[in-house]
Order: sequence, then C-alpha cells, then structure tokens
Amino acid sequence: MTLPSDTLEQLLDTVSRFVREQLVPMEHQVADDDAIPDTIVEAMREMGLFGLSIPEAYGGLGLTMEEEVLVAFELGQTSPAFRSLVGTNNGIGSQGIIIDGTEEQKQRYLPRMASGEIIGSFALTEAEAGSDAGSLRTSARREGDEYVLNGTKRFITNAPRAGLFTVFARTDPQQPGARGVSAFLVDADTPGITLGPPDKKMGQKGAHTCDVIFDECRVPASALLGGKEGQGFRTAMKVLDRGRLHISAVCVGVAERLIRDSLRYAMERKQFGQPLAEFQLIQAMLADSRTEAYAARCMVMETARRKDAGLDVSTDAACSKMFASEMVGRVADRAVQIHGGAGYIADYGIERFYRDVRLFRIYEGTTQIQQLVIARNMIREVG
Ligand code: COS
Repeated sequence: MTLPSDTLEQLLDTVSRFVREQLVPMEHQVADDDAIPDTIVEAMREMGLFGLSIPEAYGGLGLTMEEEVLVAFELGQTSPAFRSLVGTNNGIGSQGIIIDGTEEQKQRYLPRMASGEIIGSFALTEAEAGSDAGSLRTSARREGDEYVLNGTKRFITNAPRAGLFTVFARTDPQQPGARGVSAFLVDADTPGITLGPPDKKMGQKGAHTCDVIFDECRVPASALLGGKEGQGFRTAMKVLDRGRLHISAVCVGVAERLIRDSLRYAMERKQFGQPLAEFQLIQAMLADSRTEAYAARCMVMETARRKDAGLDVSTDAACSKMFASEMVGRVADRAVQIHGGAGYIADYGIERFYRDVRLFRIYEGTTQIQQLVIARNMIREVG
C-alpha cells in the first residue's frame, strides 16, 4: 500500500536522522569489533526496519518497492553492515515466503521477521554451486511426512544470527538442473544443523556469513515452501530479482555518502595554495561520480516504479544491479584518490568503504550473471 506522502517523508526523515546521529558515529567501532551493538539492533527493531517490505497484515510496514528503495538510499549512507543486518528480513530471507509461501507459512514466520524477533537467512549458495545455482547438490529426501536434508551451504549472510533458513535443496535427484530444486523453511534450532565458523571477509565487518551444514536434518513436509516440489529455483530467481533492486539502491546510497565526504574533503584540504576542489582534475572526478550516482538513482527509481505497476523487471533489476554496483566501485575508487594518502589510512574510513563496496559486484549475482540475465532476456524477448 502506498503511504501518504507526509508519512513517507516522516519515515525517510527518521531513518536519515537515525543513520546520521546513531549509525555513522558507530562505523569505526563496528568495523573494529566486527559486531553491531545490541542497542543499535534494538533501535532498528523499534523503528520497524526489519519489516519494511513485509505486508502490514503480517506486522510489517508493507512499503511499495519505490518506498523501499527510498529507505535503502538512506540506509546506504553508512557502513553496509548495518543494512545487511536488516537486509535479509526485508529481502532474500522473507521474500520467498511472501511471494510463494502458503498462508500458514506466512502467519508462522512473517510477524516475527517483521519485528526482528527472528532473522531470516537465504541458503542457496554451495561450494560448487555459486553462479550456477541450479546445480546445487544439497538433497531433501522424502520419508513419510518428513524431508531429510543433507548438504552444506556456503557464505550464508546472517546465518550466525538466523532463526530461520530458506533452504534450497534437490527433491528430485533425477533432475540435475533447476527443475529438481525445492525450497524449505527450516527453523535454525532443528537438530542436524550446525554452523561453520564466521567467514573472514575483505570488508563489511559487523555483517556475518558462514557455512550452514545439514546432516540428516529432518523437517516436516509442511516446511516445503508453498507446498510444492520443484518450484524452489523459480522462487529463488523471483526473490533475487527483487533483492537486486534493493542492493542497487544501497549502492546509490553509499555512492552519495562517498561523494559528500569527497566534496567536503576537497573543499577543506588545500594544496598549492588553494582547496583541492578548485583543481579541474579533482572537479572532473567529483562530476563523474555525481553523474554516475544520479544515473543509478534514476534507474533504480524507474525500475521500482515499474515493479510496483506489476511489470516484469527481471531485466531492469539486473541492469540496475550491474550499473549501480560497478558505479559505486568507481565512486569509491575516486573517493580514495581525492582523499590521497588520507584515503588509504583507516582513520578516515574511506578505505573501509572501498573494501565494503567490493561485495556489491559479487553477491546476489555477480556482474557477469547480470550481463547473462540481461542478454538472455533480450534474446528471449525477440524470440
Ligand atoms: N523469475 C521467475 N522464474 C525464473 C526467473 C525469474 N527471474 N529466471 C529464471 N526463471 C525460471 C525459468 O523460467 C526456468 O523455469 P522453467 O524450467 O519452468 O522453464 C527456471 O527458472 C530455470 O531458469 P534458467 O534455465 O534460466 O536457469 P539457469 O540454470 O540457466 O540459471 C541464472 C540462470 C544463471 C540466471 C541463475 O542460476 C542465477 O541467477 N545465478 C546466480 C545466482 C545468484 O545470484 N547467487 C547469489 C547468491 S544468493 S545471495
């Protein structure tokens, strides 16, 4: 449901203030401790940030895609780790249930995800099945009224905190590709699940990923998402279409933050007797970054509006993800360059963003997967 414009303004203002006053001052600490303090998690719960995209009927804010990307632009203005904490409940951790879940599954999980009581995690990737998600090998064997899950999922975002996993597993061993895959809603405390140690990552400290190992993990048949076998891969693709747009919005937010920091630094720092911002070569970098971030913002807004209008945005979401994630990489690189030596020193935080944004070009589909999706869809449209 579309919010009245003053309610939306209020929400965006609240999120923006929260980011500026509470999150930005914590960035160094979160990176150093590799942990988000509980007080911040609690504040996020109170603001409803875990349930932005979950329908109101299940306790969320029920934002439209356009409203959600506007919030993501704001959340992007600080370390991506903060957004990552609420990201799975709003995206890949809940959308499978929202899009394809049964009413009972929605009732059971969505209200607790919206409140942040439980964290949802999306368990698709495996050691041998990353970009080629359809080749996954985790199995779900039917035994009476149960399925028995076996396999290992890799790099699973928010797994160390998760209360619920959406697990993609092969129910039909005769079908090696996407068609044999089903999705399951698995409570994290189900016997047979163990977690690997947290992964040591290049950036995004404070956001955690790890392996999730299923060993003869028994779930009731009612855990099958949507109650239908063989639909899991399609569900994953629909979830990712949406997730890619959200990530694009976060990229725009981070880029705008880095441009602001770069501009401020360029206006304060003097060399050769004048502020850096007076030099045309610095101006060129600022202008290029501003232009590219603006282009990405427009793409994201337009795609979000098209999605709200009920159009298929698979191609446009992939275009947005590819452009926005590559764009923020270039913007972060220029931000380091404008800051010079300071850009390379941890105290200024710019090098941290430079490392953090690298992930955007990889997760929820690499740039090369976006290219593949875009081109395949183009060919299919003509065919
Ligand atoms: N929406 C709905 N259904 C979709 C879809 C979409 N966006 N994309 C594909 N499908 C359906 C197809 O229609 C097809 O269904 P049918 O078998 O009924 O015809 C099925 O899914 C398989 O599609 P396809 O043949 O295109 O699958 P591929 O194995 O060739 O894989 C890519 C396609 C590469 C696009 C897919 O594996 C992918 O997105 N990989 C990246 C995964 C990823 O992003 N991982 C990140 C980790 S999760 S954070």
